[in-house]
Amino acid sequence: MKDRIEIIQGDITHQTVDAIVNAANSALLGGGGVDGAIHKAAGPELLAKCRTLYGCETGYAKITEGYKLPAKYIIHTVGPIWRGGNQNEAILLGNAYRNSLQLAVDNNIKTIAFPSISTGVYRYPVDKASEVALSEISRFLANNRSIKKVTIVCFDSTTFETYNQTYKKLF
Ligand code: AR6
Repeated sequence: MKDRIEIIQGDITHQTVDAIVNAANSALLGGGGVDGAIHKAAGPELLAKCRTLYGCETGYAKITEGYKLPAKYIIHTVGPIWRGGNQNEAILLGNAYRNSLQLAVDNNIKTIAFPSISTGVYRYPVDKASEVALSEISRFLANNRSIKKVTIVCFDSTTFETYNQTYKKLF
């Protein structure tokens, strides 16, 4: 399944995939970071739709159309805020990846791009987050053939290098 995981450096709003994942907050009403970039690129119809969703709990996911994005869908998930590592952060981050992938399967999505959830504003250390992300994604893919490609889109070079190192370590 590791051959169905790709790590790239870039801007997730430019990805031509069936769905991109948004690292949102529980209000689902936009914010900074990748959330702000996705809302800006998708256009105001996205916020109008998000207002009808009534938020999302940490570790869960909800889906909308992609509006002006090249991606057909946006899966909005909420990662945990890093609070030192003893507040269930790894479980909650794993849930965010797994529930996003399950929602993708439920919507017949074959190609999906993730940002590095929780490692920006939410301050989850990238080395630890990349282990959770890659192990959760590979476990899911091992049990599910319908998803053809998972792309992890790293915005900066440090994040990109860290995900690549973790990939080599795990697989
Ligand atoms: N494409 C890919 N990755 C990006 C992009 C982009 N266009 N822009 C930023 N990143 P963050 P979080 C990277 O803070 O930590 C928001 O305000 C960024 O460099 O976006 O889960 C929400 O509304 C980092 O590596 O998400 C929430 O309140 C990664 O995406 C809160 O931030 C995640 O950083 C969520 O915090």
